Amino acid sequence: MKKLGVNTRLVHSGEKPCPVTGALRMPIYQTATFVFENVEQGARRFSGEEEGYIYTRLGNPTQNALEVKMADLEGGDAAIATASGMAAITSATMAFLEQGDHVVSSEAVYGCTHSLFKELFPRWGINVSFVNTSDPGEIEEAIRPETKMLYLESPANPTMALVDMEKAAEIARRHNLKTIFDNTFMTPYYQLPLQRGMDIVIHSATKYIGGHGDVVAGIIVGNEEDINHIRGTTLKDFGGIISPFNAWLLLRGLKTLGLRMERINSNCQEVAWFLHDHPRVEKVYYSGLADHPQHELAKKQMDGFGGMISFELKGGFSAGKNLMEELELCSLAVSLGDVDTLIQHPASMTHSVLDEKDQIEAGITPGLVRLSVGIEDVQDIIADLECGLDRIE
Ligand code: LCS
Repeated sequence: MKKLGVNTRLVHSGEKPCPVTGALRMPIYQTATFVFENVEQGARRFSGEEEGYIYTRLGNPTQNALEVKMADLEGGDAAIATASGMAAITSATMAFLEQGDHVVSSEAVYGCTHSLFKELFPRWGINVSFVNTSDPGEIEEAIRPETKMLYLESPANPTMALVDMEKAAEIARRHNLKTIFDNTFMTPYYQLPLQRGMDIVIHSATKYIGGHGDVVAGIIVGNEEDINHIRGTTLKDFGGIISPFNAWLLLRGLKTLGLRMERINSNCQEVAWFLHDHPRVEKVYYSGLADHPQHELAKKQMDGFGGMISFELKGGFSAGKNLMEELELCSLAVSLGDVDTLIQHPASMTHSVLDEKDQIEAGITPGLVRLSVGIEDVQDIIADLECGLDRIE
């Protein structure tokens, strides 16, 4: 059969009506454990001889429906749903690393990813080099004999810097590195890293995947072997699994991912040009702008430019603070990818765990403001920003 379109798969993939009750929607299997018919069956399930559920930390039908849908959307063999984006990152990375290993990472990554790599990994004898992964030469130069993993985020939080996925994958293949790619900002609707040579995709599903700002969750997608390895090691023993209720919220959110992303993408284009042309704005970071230095790369590897913009105002931090506090429609809040427009200050909020030197190296200046554009009427978002910009002292 012809492969179904992405919007059809967003609605249907992984879900079938319940054969017992006919319920159209996947039930929330709110259970911790599953009853065995006899001792032999329990033993067969534990040994893997027989398929079937055992205990919700090891698998659950509502989680499974979400995992099947996400694997299909990203073009992977299998997926794992986790308690948060950070649980996805720790489970996916730690499953493949051991004492003495080295990792090369994008220098601009979400703040807690940075602190996990910089503060916690060294405690377990794992060292991470942060480099400008927009430059393939810097990736290659940072690789050592003990390097095992390349960790990438593109577009990066909050600088929007892009990684050329095909070039990075080629370097990783030559050096036998496992590639882990954070696809939170683009979602599978706009970017498919596995098709461009990445090994494992992770998401903070708290963002566009859930889409409504009401759930914290994460996703890991990859090939059968890698996903089974993660499931049998870090997921099982660190235990960062998703709850059935949160899995169900993501199943619901995903049905409208395409509609939300299209709307957010077109709103964001208009907001980006408005900011670009505003006399109080110094610089806009958004790869959808024709004068963005990575615009051509964005067009090559992404099907849309997404909903995230960072910008700097003339007048630096105090002007940004002024603006953020003057807005009425846009909420002053971290997180992103919601139906509502959110604005925040990376240096003092999402990326405050980085010291000043690391912030500057990653391109996080004190005056940088980050906007997550929502699905509201775009003229209302622009009017709110215009009003706020006019009030800057
Ligand atoms: N990856 C990216 C790109 C993120 O932006 C975040 C969270 C995570 C991973 C971690 O996911 P979580 O555990 O929160 O689900 N980013 C946030 C942000 O920019 N504001 O608040 C959280």
